[in-house]
Amino acid sequence: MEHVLFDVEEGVATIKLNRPDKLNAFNRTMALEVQQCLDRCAAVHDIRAVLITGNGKGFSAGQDLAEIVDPNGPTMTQILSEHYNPIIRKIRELPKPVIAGVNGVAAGAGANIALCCDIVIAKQTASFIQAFSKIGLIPDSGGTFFLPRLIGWQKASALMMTGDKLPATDAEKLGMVYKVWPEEDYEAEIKKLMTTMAGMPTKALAMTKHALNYSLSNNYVTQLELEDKLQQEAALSYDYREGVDAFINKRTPEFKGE
Ligand code: T3D
Repeated sequence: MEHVLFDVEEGVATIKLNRPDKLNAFNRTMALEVQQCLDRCAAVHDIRAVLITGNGKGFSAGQDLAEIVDPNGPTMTQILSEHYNPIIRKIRELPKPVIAGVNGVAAGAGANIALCCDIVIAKQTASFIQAFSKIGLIPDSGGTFFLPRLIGWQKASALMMTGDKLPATDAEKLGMVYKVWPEEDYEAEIKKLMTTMAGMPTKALAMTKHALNYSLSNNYVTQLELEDKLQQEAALSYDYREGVDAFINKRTPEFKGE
């Protein structure tokens, strides 16, 4: 691939955005390559956790603005319907945990791709910018959906309208980010987290993700019914039997993701 580094090791797939000289801004090639990687993650049983991160000092500066002014570049319709919307849907619908490792600045669509992931981790020096208003656009890539649900309407509205840069430590306080690690610990901590996630009962995590997706539109009665249905399914899994047996026999469980 031209603009993405893709690697699979011990159940962990890493999708590394790779245009470091442009802070990993998305052009069409990179957007389509990210989709290919997500499809591969869905297809390969042995991949049990996915990390999306950036190469170099940025996570992603969002849409490549040079591509927009290129007369041979994609149209706005293509950019949303063929680039970002499929990426967001593939992340939300992937039946495996997807972790955003925000290693540096995440702006525009770059920020919102990170924010739709199941767990968002950031380096202490990273930052988030809803950069759209600065160029006369509205937040896309699910930003108007996920951000108010993560941090509340007022903070989301203000960040989107001002385009202010939010340091990772503030993002953590607001609930936009699960954990922030200092530069010196970041690589080791993220590796530890990814190893843990790849060793979890993947099927149960996939159903947790499914239930969370539906909780965004269900009422609580429908959600109780969905939990009931999914729990019956989880109770039939190998990992459920393994988890309970390991607990009873005071040993560490060995989950297979089945
Ligand atoms: O059609 C549509 O647009 C619809 C889709 C919209 C989705 C979106 O994502 S819209 C939002 C697009 N993104 C932005 O507006 C952010 C633009 N970038 C910035 O504001 C700043 O670069 C940052 C605040 C993110 C980082 O600032 P800084 O000072 O750390 O870095 P820099 O010097 O500005 O950037 C470093 C290089 O990356 C530089 O290249 P050069 O001059 O060294 O050759 C810069 O031009 C390039 N770069 C950064 N962001 C983009 C970019 N090149 C193209 N597109 C970018 N978005």
